[in-house]
Amino acid sequence: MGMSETFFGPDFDQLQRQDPEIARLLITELDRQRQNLQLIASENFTSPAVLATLGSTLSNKYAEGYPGKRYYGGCEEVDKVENIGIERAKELFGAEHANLQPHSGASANIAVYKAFTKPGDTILAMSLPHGGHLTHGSKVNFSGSWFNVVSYGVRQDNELIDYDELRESAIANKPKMICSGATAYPSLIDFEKVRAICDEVGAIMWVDAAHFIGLVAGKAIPSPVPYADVVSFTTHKVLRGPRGGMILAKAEHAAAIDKAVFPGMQGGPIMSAVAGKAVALKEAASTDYQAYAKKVIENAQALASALEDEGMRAVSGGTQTHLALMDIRGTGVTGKVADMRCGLAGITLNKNAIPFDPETPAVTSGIRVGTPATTTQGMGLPEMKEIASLISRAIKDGEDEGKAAGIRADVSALTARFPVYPRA
Ligand code: DSN
Repeated sequence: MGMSETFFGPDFDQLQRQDPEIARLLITELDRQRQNLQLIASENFTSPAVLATLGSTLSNKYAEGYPGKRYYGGCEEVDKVENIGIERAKELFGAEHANLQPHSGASANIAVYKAFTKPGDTILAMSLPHGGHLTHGSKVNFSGSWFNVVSYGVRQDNELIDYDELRESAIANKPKMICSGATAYPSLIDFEKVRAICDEVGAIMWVDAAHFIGLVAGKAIPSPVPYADVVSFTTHKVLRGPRGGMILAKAEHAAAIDKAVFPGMQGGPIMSAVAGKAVALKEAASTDYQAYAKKVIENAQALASALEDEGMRAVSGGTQTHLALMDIRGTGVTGKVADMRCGLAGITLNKNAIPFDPETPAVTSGIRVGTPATTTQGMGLPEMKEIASLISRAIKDGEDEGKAAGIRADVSALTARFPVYPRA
């Protein structure tokens, strides 16, 4: 057994005997996560405790319905798990209702549409090229095919949401629902303003908080929960839980949300993931996690500023969250080339459109970098400077194999100082 394998439990021996092909890939992926720099803003290293739930026999159980109201027998134990998770979510976020069953963020969003709208209804949501999400009305997604989604964006001068434009559009279009939330917006959203607009036009206020809910859980940024009718999110980003989705709602919408999730949109919940969500919620209620959430933002700010020192520009003037969107036109390469060169140098990040991007979405003028994973590793401000310098070197020289090898060695030396899933 090699060093990497020691992280996996005893059952891993069985997997290795039975299916060495897949077992080997589990090891090489773990090695990749350990050795490279993980800067995808939506990724994190979940805890061994959460991973234990995902590899558990809860995966075997069908549990259509909700605790105490299931369609199959034998749900006594999983009922307890789900109830604990629901109570933890309500407590942590001060929410009146919680549903832990959505399989993913996109599933959670489908349930939100199903609970509050009918196909053909008008929705207002942030445009994808300005940082929104596929499920916020992209033409290639169900949301854009089935709904009349009117997009709003950021102002060209400050790259912040234009609340005046949003209000005017809401008055003109009379949407059934207004969605706030994004995947590449480095600033905070003014939920009080959005609530006022929703009240003015009688729209449901939906916040897709997937990217920043972990910062809310850690009390590092203001919460949308007191304002929104419904808040959907994924559980695996800053929140550091298992891959999956969750919905919080006002009590008056509880029945509609539960019905929209099951039987409206899903069959049986993945109970192993529901258990993982419960564990992550307990972890997120700790003071350690609150310190982590603050550190994630400090690191993102330090990284953005160090990348500016390397000749890139932070969109919207910096960041107040876990991610920075960098306009890299000053480096002379596109987002696509930068992404590829960083990959060759052992740095995982993604190309990203910047607002009013002159390049196509497949090319882009930007990169998105996030600090949830490196902060979980224990990295701090000095390491953010080091990372910025590594990114800059990679963008310049990543396609020169000799130089890329040197950057990869420096990346490995850095990540080795902050081991993830430490070897026994
Ligand atoms: N794929 C996620 C992200 O990276 O932002 C959004 O779903």
